[in-house]
Amino acid sequence: MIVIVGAGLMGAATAWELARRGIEVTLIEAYEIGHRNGSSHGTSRIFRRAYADPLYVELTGRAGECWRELEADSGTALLRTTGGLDFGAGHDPEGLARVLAVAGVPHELLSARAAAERWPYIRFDGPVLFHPEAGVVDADATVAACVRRAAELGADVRTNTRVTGIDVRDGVRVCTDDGAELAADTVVVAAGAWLPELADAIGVPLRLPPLRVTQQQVFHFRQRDPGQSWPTLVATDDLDVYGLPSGGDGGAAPAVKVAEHHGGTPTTASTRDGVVDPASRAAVSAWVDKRLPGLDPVPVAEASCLYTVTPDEDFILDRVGPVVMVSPCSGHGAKFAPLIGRMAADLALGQAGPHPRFALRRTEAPS
Ligand code: PYC
Repeated sequence: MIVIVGAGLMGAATAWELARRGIEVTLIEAYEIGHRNGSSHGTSRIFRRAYADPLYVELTGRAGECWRELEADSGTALLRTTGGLDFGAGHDPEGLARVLAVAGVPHELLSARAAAERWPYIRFDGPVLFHPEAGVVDADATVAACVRRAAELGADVRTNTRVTGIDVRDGVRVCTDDGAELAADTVVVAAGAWLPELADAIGVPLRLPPLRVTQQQVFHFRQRDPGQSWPTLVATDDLDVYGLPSGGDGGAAPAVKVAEHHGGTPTTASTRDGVVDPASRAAVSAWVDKRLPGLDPVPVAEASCLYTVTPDEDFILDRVGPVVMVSPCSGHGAKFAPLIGRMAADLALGQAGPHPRFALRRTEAPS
């Protein structure tokens, strides 16, 4: 039996993957499925292939196939292809284009003028990378689909249940706040921002690197022309921002979600206040006013979420004894959710070792 702690995107995807392989699974979630306290809520997450690092480009390709499998299995549309733009003096669209070319990922490198002809509702002042495979993942629908399918395939899903300890002295026992003790062969910890607080209750030395938990905020801006199709965008100039069609989170009228990628307010999962930072709202609104004339720069909706970031911004996806770690995803993991579920399932079943880039030991000082 495999116990999974946390039903955010990664835990839910792992539960789905294990359940469809016929494994007995218990999925434990501290809140309701789809809660808004962590990193997995909302209807829009960016899917993009434009990474400077070839490893992630390759993984986005594999993730794309996993999304289509999850959609087919759950009968739910989860990844909507919109195309994506990368631009801005600090973002090196030409360098990204070279990496995509080597990987064989379709793309176009455009001048600012050519891009403005295609997207007249965005202001460009330098080269622009377009890649057509980018899009938007519905995080809420993904969590719901994975948990529903896992349950249909036999998984025991326990909500509003907190894990208080993971004892590995004599087999694995997972203790919860309702007094239950679950015997397991393996436990998958997909606790996201709760990991630093849960780590001491896990009975193996994890040697976690310093994890930075931050509260981030996202803003939704109404499209001036509801008929326009917006691509995803990642841009770095005076601000480091990303944007994507909002899905239902932007309200009834079509809207675009725009947010700062870096920064954020250091916090913890249990002490975060959920209050949106007014300085970020002002900075993002000013950026929208300057760069995105197709949007009304007064946000129509806003929300906060958590990032849990490793020092090198790679993921942690590793196994220590009977404990598989599937977090944190450093603010860019959502697009990989069903692939990470597959990799976590392989680790849990002993069918693969960790990828060296995601192994815990990469962060240890050389002895
Ligand atoms: O997931 O690639 C990503 C991303 C970029 C900016 C914000 N998220």
